[in-house]
Amino acid sequence: MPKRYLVTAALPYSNGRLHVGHIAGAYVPADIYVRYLRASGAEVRFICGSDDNGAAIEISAMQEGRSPQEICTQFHLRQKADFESLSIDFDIYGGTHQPEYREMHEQFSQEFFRRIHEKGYFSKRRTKQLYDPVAQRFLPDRYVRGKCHYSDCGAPGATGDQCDTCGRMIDPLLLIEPVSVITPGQRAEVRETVHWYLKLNDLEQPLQNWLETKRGQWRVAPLNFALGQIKQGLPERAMTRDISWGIPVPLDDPDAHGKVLFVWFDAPIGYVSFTAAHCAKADGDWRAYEKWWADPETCIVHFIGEDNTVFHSLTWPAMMMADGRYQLPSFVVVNNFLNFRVNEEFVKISKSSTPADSPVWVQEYVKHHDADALRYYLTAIAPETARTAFDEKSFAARNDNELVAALGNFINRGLSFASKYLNNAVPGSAAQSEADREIVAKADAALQAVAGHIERHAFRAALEEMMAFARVCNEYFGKREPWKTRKTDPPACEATIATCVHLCQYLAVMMYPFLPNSAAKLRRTLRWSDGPVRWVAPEPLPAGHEIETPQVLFRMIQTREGAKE
Ligand code: B3M
Ligand code: ZN
Repeated sequence: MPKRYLVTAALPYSNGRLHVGHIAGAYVPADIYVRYLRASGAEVRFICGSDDNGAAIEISAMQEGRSPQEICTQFHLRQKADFESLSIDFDIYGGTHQPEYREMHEQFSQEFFRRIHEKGYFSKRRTKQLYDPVAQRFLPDRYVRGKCHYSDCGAPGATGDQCDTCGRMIDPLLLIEPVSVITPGQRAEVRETVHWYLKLNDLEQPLQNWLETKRGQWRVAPLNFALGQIKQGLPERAMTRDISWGIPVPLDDPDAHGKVLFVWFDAPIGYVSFTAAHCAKADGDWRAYEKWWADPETCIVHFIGEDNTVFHSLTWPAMMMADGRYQLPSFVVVNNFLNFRVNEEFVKISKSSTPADSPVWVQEYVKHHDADALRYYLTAIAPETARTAFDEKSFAARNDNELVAALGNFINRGLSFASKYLNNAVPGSAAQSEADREIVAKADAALQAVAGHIERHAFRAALEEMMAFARVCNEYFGKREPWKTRKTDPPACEATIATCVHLCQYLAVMMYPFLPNSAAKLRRTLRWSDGPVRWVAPEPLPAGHEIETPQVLFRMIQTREGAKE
């Protein structure tokens, strides 16, 4: 196992509320991974924050008649609260243009740009660019929309930076029927400007060599996608923009005047600058970030959604190669999109088409349901290899049939029995039988199997493994029939319940990454909450140890909904 892990989750644009698709794509899986790593004793930092620069924020601000700073700070705070409400527990939640982090982030970003410039990996080019003659401004990235120019795609709604349908980068000048986003219906014109292009083509070979080493380690589709892009040839990419909201281009060149860094240049640097900001706070020395970024003993893991694949598997590693100071990521863990199922259709979740009070918005969801129920469902349907959909009915059904009826049920049966018939105390286990020892052996095996899946970023399989084990625990309880042996064979009954308490300890460990709040509640009920969770086979609580009267761990959703009507 590596000495330490630096785990990042994609920095959300701070111009809207978070929805379940974001959460499933990058945040719940990253949080599961981090909790597991911590429990197994690794040194970990979990880094995130808002992506505050660039066209997306500037456009939202323009549409709402407010300043970009107001917009990005409002949503930075909103998103931070959304993450907290789902127990997604970052070590730092920075922001690329938030007052507390802006200066540090600007320094890191400009330093990166200067170094790449000095090393000759930029080419300065006078180029043509789309322009809105009415608004009198250039139209980079999301400022322009049109049809995707790849002949095998052609989807409408592609923006000047990428096509969300086929996932490829867009050359805005090739965009079909490009229209300005600022002036409705205005066809974009072409004008001349100057930009600095990252020579991705010079880095094709090292990128390919590096990606080839990831075979068998990364998920297949995103890896093949990245390698396929290299095969087609990587075009140079402009890393500067003609907009006003962002980080000034740090060059002593009149042509650089008034230009800012491309948001996809500075955003991933946020991972580094927020690490430094965290080190400043936690260690009193921002330079300690080098331990996380420059030491080959750190395993860097990026969690992202599918639309960020190009930037994390090609552009960002290319920037790091050109810069030369840091470790490349060990893993880029990519999830597909999570859609929303409305009637029989799978639709994209969006501000314009999804009702504002729909539970797919995190802020709305937590008004009605528990965080762990969502964490459970989003992991159970995790879009790890293909797009999936959030379906309100299946959310309720899986909560009720799986969390409540399998996991919660076993815990409740065992602990209620101890509470009701055994004075809230762990009974003696002297009479443990072969069956009792067998189920504990299965618990050990499950603990290991879940760990193995999580280490391989197979979170869905890890959760299934835990649930399969919970079902085995239920079977065990049914076969041992403690309600009968209570009268016919009290020592056997006691051994069964002592074993059940021990199994609950195992479950409290296994649940922790996925269902942290329920795991904590269970540990409190067991009065076994001293210190952090450790991913090891738990020592059984001793006979006579008092537990609390168990409370309901997971609530039904169907009946609760029904009760309201
Ligand atoms: N803000 C895109 C997104 O929110 C972008 C991710 C940046 S990660 C460095 O999907
Ligand atoms: Zn396309």
